[in-house]
Amino acid sequence: MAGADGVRCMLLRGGTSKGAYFVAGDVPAEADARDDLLLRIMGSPDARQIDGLGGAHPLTSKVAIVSRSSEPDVDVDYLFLQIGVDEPTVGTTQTCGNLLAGVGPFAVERGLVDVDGDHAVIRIRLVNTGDVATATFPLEGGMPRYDGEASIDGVPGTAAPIELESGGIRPLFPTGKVSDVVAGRTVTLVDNGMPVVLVRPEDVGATGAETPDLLEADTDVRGAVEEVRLAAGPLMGLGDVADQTVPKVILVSPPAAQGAVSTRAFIPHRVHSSIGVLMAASVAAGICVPGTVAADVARMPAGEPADGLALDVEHPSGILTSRVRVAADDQGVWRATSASLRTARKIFDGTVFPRPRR
Ligand code: NQM
Repeated sequence: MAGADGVRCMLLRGGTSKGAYFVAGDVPAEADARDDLLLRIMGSPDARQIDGLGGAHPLTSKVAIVSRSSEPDVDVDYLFLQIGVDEPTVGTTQTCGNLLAGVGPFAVERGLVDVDGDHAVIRIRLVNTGDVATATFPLEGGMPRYDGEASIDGVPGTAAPIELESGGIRPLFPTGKVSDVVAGRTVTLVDNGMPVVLVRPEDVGATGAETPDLLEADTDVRGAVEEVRLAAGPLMGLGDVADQTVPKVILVSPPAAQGAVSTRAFIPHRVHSSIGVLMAASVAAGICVPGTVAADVARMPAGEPADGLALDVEHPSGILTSRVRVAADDQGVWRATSASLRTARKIFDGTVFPRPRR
């Protein structure tokens, strides 16, 4: 810990999200004490998070806790925490593929990994899900290089590329089926790193072309989405999801531009301004399996390149390309991997002072 009240912290943009990154040893190990501290650091609960680091939206109210890993073939452990904005909640049931983009650079900055040469290849255990990801990014003088020519939709300008690869461990379809009837709608329950429910927009009273603001303002659509989500949670092995941030519900419709499929993602109560990395990976994998709700509306690119099929997932601010490999084993169990391009940027490094306890 830095000083009597201050905590060592780095703020990074990871992909299209932003979060506070901590070394595990700099925050309490005990969950209640850790969560209390993080709520006071982020300024929650408060719709504006005016007294803390949070940016008044779930996409900017995120925390990553990183430590050296004791697992074989893994460099660092990454625990993701979703900090409630206007609720005093700290969720551990999901991971975040966007914040994952900042984990490798943060680990190098804090000396948690040894690197040399002009590229780092960091193996990261996603503590929330048990998955393992590989992050590859450029180095300069032994430190992460943030500037570069890569661009991702939803972030202005360009930055250094970060390649993220993950997946392959868990079955793709938690119920073993490519579609299920949930709350009276035919949906696909799929998990390629993020548990999501793929739904046809018309089944929840939407078109799939709405802006996030319009969807958020439509209480009928939101009610139908939540009805599906609450019923899907137990079927996906997540138990009662009323107080959880997973599964995410994703409306899938035919592409509006040159992509494979168009999406609107509920995360789960606000609507994403783009789409999460692992959500897109789950959508992309879903597209590849005949009979899913997404396959039925998608436009597939030609060919099957050896390094995976690059699927352009359209979202409200552009596209996110997810390169997926999907296959069924002898027992008919589908598994998938994904690779995505992200960028990240160090915004500040220093000491954060939590709001005092009230
Ligand atoms: O799906 C938001 C984000 C995410 C998740 C959310 C994500 C992913 O930061 O990989 O990154 O789940 O609320 O975009």
